[in-house]
Amino acid sequence: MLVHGKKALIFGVANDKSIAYAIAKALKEGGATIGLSYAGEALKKRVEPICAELGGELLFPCDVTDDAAIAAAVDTVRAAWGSVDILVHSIAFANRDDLKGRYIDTSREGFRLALDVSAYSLVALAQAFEPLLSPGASIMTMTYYGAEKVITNYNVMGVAKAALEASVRYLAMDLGEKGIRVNAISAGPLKTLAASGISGFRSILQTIEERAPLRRNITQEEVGKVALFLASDLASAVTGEVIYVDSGYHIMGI
Ligand code: NAD
Ligand code: 0WE
Repeated sequence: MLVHGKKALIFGVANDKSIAYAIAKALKEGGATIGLSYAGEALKKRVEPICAELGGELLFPCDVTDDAAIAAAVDTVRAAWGSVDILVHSIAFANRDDLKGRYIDTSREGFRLALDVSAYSLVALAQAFEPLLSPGASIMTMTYYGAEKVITNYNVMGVAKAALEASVRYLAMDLGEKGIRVNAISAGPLKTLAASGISGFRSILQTIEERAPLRRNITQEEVGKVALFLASDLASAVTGEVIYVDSGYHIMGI
């Protein structure tokens, strides 16, 4: 039991295809106690049965663009648990129109929204939950290769993920003196709600099969296993890092 008795908060479960769901499941199997948040009332119905399946102790709403909602979440968690050992951030959003065409056409508002939901929200959660984080706590977030290299149509999300990855390093420095670690998992493409309707997604999956060292795509469960490692004492000196779960795709040149 790698995380036996640890209290894990997971932000970003929308359904059973969500990366956050696979992470919650892996942490549960590792012995953690689970608390889940959902983005809005519309998602409550979907996340409730998932919370029940995982034997989750906490289920609360949290729109990460709303400071009052984050503060209310902190109050809920403080009252129920008093402290947190694992915080998983698995949230991103950009306007659909900003995930196609030319990046140069991104509006100020589209840029602001993508960076707010997908990058600032990690800072907001780390800041708000800092008083509850136990020494040795582990924070993790989800990123993608489009932060580093141009991926057609990923556009403003690539810029948001670059900010998120840099943010992981600065948060790791701030929280390191408390023994709190902050890392990102860079996952290969996965068919989730956030990948639905993305033009060219199938060809991205196909490219991984053809070119990645492992010549196959990854699964949500494989992300869950690395999240369990990062949450555990096995990763006690790993912080500020981006760990790839991508069949090795990112190492390739020609
Ligand atoms: P998903 O749609 O299941 O998860 C995205 C989550 O973000 C949803 O639960 C949604 O409710 C939440 N969210 C959006 N706006 C929010 C807000 N304002 N407040 C609170 N929550 C909000 O899709 P996923 O693929 O599991 O995405 C999870 C993370 O993994 C994202 O950061 C995504 O960028 C990243 N990622 C995904 C892939 C992929 O190919 N699917 C690859 C690498 C990284
Ligand atoms: O981070 C992501 C998905 C992020 C995302 C997806 C959507 C679709 C629906 C953010 N916001 C929205 N908004 C919507 O309205 N991924 C890594 C998956 C992904 O998204 C892509 C990809 C890949 C891979 C978009 C374009 C190109 C490749």
